[in-house]
Amino acid sequence: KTYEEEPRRDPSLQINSKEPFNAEPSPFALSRSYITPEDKFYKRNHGPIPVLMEPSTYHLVLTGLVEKPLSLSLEYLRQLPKHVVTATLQCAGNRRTEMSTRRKVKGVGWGAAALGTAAWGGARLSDVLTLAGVPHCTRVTTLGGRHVEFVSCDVCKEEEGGPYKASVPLLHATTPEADILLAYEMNGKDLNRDHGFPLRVVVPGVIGARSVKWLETITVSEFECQGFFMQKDYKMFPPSIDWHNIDWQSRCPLMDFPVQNCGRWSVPVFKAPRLVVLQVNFRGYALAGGGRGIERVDLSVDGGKTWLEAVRLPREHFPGEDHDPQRPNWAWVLWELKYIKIFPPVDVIVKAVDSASNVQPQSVDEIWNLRGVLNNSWHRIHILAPP
Ligand code: MTE
Ligand code: MO
Repeated sequence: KTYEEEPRRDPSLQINSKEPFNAEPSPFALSRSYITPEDKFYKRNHGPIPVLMEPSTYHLVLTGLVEKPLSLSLEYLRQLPKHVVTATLQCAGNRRTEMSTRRKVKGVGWGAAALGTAAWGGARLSDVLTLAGVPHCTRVTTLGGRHVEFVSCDVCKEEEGGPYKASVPLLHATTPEADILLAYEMNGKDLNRDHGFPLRVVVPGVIGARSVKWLETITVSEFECQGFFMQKDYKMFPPSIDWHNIDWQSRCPLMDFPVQNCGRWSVPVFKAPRLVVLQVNFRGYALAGGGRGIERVDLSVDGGKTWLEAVRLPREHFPGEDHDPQRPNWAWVLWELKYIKIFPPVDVIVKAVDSASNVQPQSVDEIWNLRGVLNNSWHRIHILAPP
């Protein structure tokens, strides 16, 4: 398996690694629309994009500690009740480059655009598990299964040529309200190759690493997935741990992502001649993991002495989307603050609060970790003095 059959990609993406292909859009492209177009959606891979020769013969295998093992065609999955869930997928490495400037971390560098929001369409994992004899809201199967593992068909260096895999606890997988999807659609179209054609998992509210693309097998198992990306990566260590004293087993695999927020500023809307004041517009995204929504977004133009509250832009609803305001909130909030006077040079600070009143850490120092995951420190927008 090589990189000779990679799909065509949007040339405006910023490429962070060519092989495997890892790329993100510009912050401007990202904040332009509520639903991220597929070509502008970040792409995170650990190997070549699989080539599926015959989609008509594709089967998803469900096996392990279940009463009724299954092998399901795509056609069959499409006949199950379809759910359309608008969810933001965010890589745990989003904003890694910023963390690395403080103290070097290991991993692909990412700016602040390793995330995107799509309307994912597919069958619910909990419905498919019910077909296999594992009913809703089950903690352990009759045969002793406690975890649901997703196995892909790609080839990763980290897995020594084996496929990418991950797992979630059985209770999470069997809870209908968790909205875990076996998705065959992204934004109303068939999934494209980069994003997991023909079928991927989407685990809303959880770091992107658990949303396995090119899904081939689901295994119900007594144990958590033992794959590299569950056991030797995507864990968060304290700042005191470095490569010489790391004990991977001492930490659990990352799941929910923490409250996050990032902003950007527009070209000045007003610039007074010979004065050092600018009037600008700000825009950004805020999101919270675990289905917790965003309560508010704060912005400061004076280093944190005083704060303004940003205005949230209306949330878009994708046609056919499962929509109920009582349900968990899996998608970001886009926000805006217009006509704000600033006196450059200045670091404008933006931060968010989620619905459980969680706040973001003030600086990278408090959360620095050797793999550079989950950088959700206050975002600072540097605005230089006008020439
Ligand atoms: N699934 C497979 N099979 N192989 C991968 O390399 N990368 C994961 C996840 N699923 C990956 C995968 C990671 S780390 C992230 S952040 C998301 O997919 C990225 O999804 P996207 O490329 O659709 O944006
Ligand atoms: Mo990721």
